[in-house]
Amino acid sequence: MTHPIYHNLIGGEWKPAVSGKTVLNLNPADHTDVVGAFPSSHAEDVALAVAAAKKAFATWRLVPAPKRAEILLRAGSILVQNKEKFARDMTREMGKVLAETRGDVQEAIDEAFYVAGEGRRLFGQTTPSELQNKFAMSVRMPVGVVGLITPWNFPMAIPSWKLFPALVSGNTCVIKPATDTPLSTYNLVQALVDAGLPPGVVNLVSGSGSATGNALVEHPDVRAISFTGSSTVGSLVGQRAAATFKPVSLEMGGKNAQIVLDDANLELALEGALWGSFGTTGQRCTATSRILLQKGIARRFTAEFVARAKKLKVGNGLDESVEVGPQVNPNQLETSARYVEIALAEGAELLTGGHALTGGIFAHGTFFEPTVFTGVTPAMRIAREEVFGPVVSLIEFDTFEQAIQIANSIDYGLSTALYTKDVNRAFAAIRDLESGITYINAPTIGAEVHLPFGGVKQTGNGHREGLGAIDFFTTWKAVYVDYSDKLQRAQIDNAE
Ligand code: UN1
Repeated sequence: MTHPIYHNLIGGEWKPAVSGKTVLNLNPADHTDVVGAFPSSHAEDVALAVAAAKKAFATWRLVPAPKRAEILLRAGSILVQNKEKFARDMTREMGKVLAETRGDVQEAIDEAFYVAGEGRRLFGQTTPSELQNKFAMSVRMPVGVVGLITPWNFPMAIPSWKLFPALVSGNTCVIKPATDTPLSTYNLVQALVDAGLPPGVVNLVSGSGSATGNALVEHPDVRAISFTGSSTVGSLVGQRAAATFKPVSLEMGGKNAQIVLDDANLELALEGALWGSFGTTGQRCTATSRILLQKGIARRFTAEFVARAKKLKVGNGLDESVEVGPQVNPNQLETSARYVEIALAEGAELLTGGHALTGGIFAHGTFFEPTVFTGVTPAMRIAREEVFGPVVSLIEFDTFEQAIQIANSIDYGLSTALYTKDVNRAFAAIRDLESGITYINAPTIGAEVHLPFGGVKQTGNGHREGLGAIDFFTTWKAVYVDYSDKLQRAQIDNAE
């Protein structure tokens, strides 16, 4: 069987890994379908990419930001023209259904147009000086060469969240896409190249986290790292980066709760829970993995939710009638199966699902049944640990205050949702839920690019993507211009 062979992009040239080694990118719905061979890169490839980025930085930083932004606008238009093709490529390599991969490409388009506007808005401040005839201001400066490490679940959107703000701010980039989904990042980077991005400004190096990712994090010429992935890996990235004092933006796990109060629009809450739990096969960091049900509606909700989960059509995401695609790889499938065992051993009650799907149309893929547990208590591991699969836990509660307490009783804090018609409780929840994102009467998934995206506790280390990304990819310079024509000593000459 023949399949395309992809290369790294280094200094404007597509090159194989120095070692010549490659890894195959397989379709998770059908492992006999090889999407392509991608470089298996190591430290020597990263070194070449960083050197190219460093060289390009000397000129890219001097390109006026509105001009840098024009390249993003053109790249956005190229994504618009190729949306369907890129969505199909993404479903083939990642598995999620076409409606969702179209959404993923759309998110990159939104990001391109949003961030392009920032090219004319990289605001600093002016402020009075304490001395006469002295002008004071702050300006944003690019950081330099930045390393971007991206996950497989949003293989075009998340790279765009990092690349576009980094570029408009004047940085040059080395990006390492997830091993499972490099093609979508290739498509994104190719769009930037076709839009006129100068050589070396973005360099793409494929490979594993341990070989390629670590080399990027450790390289002394990389000035900042932006990482999205698991909290376990994020912690290691943060520790490694500390050795060379790199700022690190970490965007990590979630255990997101949807709370349904007795007064909620139950139909709306059901639709939201189904989409939040099983959209993207549960493989979003914002996925709903706990549904907190007030006692008055718990029975009705549970019966209806399980009936709907059972009806979801699982299969190849390229089939437009399929609602839930495969898990991305055998490891993820294994994690879902393992958590089913853990939940059962803890005494949770399995209402539907719980198994990998095998045979027939599932024979060559990594499919897992939509799975629902009830009788889950907040202390159980299934209620606290991220599964990143189509596995959701139902937890019952009596009072609103209890719901908030349960929702907050975990180590993560990315997204929360509350379904209620009570405006007072809605605002109390907005204040009290410990998460970076809170939805009222909408599911835990569905963030838009121009709001801050990120979480608290073990979900993140304080940075935000979307609104806030420019803060990470720029560094402040304070500027003082003295036009008095004499030495004026701050804190001394005006100290009367
Ligand atoms: C993720 O959950 O990994 O908010 C990213 C959302 C998407 C992005 C999710 N716009 O659901």
